Amino acid sequence: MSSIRDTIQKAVSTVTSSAKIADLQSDIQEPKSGQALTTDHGVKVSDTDNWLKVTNGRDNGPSLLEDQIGREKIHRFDHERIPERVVHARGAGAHGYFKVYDDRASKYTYAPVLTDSSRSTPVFIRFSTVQGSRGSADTVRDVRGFAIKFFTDEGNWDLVGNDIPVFFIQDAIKFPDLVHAVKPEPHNEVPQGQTAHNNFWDFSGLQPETAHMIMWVMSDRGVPRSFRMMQGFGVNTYTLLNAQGERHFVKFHWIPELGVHSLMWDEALKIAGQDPDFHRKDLNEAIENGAYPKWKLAIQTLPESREHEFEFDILDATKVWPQELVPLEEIGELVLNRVVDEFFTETEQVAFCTSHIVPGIGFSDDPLLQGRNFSYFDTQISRLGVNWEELPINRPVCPVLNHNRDGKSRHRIVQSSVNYWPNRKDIGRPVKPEEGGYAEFAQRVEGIKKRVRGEKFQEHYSQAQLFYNSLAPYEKSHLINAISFELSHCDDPAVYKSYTTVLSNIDFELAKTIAIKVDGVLPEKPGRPNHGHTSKGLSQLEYASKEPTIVSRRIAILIADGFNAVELQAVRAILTSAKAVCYIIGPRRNKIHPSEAQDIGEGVTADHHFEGQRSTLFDAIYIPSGEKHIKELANNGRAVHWVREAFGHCKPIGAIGEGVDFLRDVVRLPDVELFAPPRGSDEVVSSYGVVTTGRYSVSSAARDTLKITQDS
Ligand code: HDE
Repeated sequence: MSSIRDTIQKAVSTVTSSAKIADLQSDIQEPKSGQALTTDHGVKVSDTDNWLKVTNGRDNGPSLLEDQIGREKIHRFDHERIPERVVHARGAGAHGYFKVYDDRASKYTYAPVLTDSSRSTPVFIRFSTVQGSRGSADTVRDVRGFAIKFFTDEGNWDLVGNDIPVFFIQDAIKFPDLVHAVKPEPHNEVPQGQTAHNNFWDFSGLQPETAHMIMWVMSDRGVPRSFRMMQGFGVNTYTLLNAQGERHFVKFHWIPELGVHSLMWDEALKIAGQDPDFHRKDLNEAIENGAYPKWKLAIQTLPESREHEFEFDILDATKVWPQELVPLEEIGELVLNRVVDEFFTETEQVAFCTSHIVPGIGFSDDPLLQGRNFSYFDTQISRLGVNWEELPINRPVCPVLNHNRDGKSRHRIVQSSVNYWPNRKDIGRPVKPEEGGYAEFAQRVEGIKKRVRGEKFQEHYSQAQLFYNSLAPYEKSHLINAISFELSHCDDPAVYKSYTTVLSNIDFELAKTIAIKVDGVLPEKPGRPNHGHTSKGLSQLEYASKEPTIVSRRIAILIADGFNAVELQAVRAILTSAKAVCYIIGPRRNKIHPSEAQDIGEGVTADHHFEGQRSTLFDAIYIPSGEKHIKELANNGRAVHWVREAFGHCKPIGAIGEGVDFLRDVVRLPDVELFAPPRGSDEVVSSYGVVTTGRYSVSSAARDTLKITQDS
């Protein structure tokens, strides 16, 4: 086998991080100002506003079907829509690259994309929500898709994952049932973008293998602050093949540089109305501002010999591999550095297939993965046509040559008189693994054909307990509120009454609390005792504050006429130099004048007025001093609401001078703990994402206390 690795690794990589962009260039059209309008067949158009008609000089007469220009315009318009994805219809995409740190993964695989640190592999990523249609809101409670296409020298590798490490079901044959139950109900197509309805909870209650994943989706993971602040997971168990011919099982993890952060539910609900494109815009803005989103790739691996060592089946996608049992190894880094030029041709037409793997990477007998390997290719044919892999965004950057031909919308023109193998010209010949051909692992298989699931697949609650037990108190309380919210939206008692029975198999207290909130059946005794164990890496808190940063965070500076301009300039300069993004919010989107004592010209132009943008769209607030400006803020109901709402969402609020008194007044908590930065009044301290300046601000400790107080 070592020759396979040698052949592949010695090959000088022709792929660089920009190779895909270069490949796309030939299809990118850059229209120039003043360039003439043409039909699709290239004829210049002299009038695009008036259909050809018969007129009598004064009035319009009938429109003529012969108007080929009018007809073409309408024909093309009539056929603009393609079927949206049956799930994950709403998404946002970006380009970037992936690099490994060194060859540490060569113990497990000879795939150069995972072992060759001289390579920078181009990637295209698409994040998505699952339930809603293409036009649904970004911040709904849902799983997020995390699908990556690696354009490697050895072909495309698609790692089609989610932001949650487990899945609702174990066997692909249940997928249509799951999706029908999740999606809007068939009789009225309600609800959009959420699982808060009878059918979802009916199915989940009757199909208890969903229990673990339900806990994740109902936790804060279901409402991420940003795509850039989510973990990603391959979810299914794949395999890696090394040069010695040994096979390891593997799970893939993406860990965001910015930490894992979520919205509060109240924020998520409001943003869904205030800015339904919140996540999509956030991704583009960050990349355009140079704050390139980054993730580490970590793997968990198990040699074949350890496959049966655990209480759970390692091929069961409803289970994680606890990190205490199988530690993570970080092997590389993914960076997103380019937004798409055109949404449809890139983000909409990109098409992923779990069956797309490259030499050195393989499948496992995970029954969910095996079904996925069939489904994705199939769905792309119905969505994009059989030649979907020739579309610019999907085509590999390495050479493609095969004997597949024809079909609708074939683009590639092959100059060859043979399209079969074997042929007299030796064209398109299969190559041995030593020459780079995909090597199948010689797996021994024997058994009896049966419609069953493995023995260990029958246990559904132990890891749901592990997850619940590992959450911080306020995470638990968010989860309780989330399940209660969802069950409250179910109006069939058969549904909301019975789900507490499932919950009593996870945690008795949890089941009781929710039963009381939603009028469920109050369990008398635990269905199954909670084992009380916890595990590393399940609470998102563990990822929240590893490397605290305010990079790319949106900070609103609230001002009215009479604000302290010198102070504002200083604070803004410091925040901007720390790469936060500041927005001035005032009573009008126009010039706001500073205090008369300060001669700094005409004042500043607000980016938004208090009505135009709300506190929910920002991560923190800063209020400068200035007597007159504070009076104006205090008299403005919307400005007061801004501050109260941000405080209610536990956001860092910085203030100086009169701003502090205003803050104390509006939050009506005179005993709130205020925090003075240690190093002088002009300094900006950023820690745990808390921005403070000047004399005081609400401390992070106080925030945490408040968070818990509010939740309980
Ligand atoms: Fe998917 N899934 N899925 N899925 N999935 C699709 O493919 C399917 C599953 C995931 O941005 C579809 O192109 C089956 C797990 C993502 O374009 C479809 C099963 C995970 C995306 C499909 C699963 C995913 C999809 C719909 C169970 C996490 C969006 C449109 C056996 C690891 C990709 C499409 C994008 C999309 C089938 C389960 C992630 C129908 C049959 C588990 C991120 O083929």
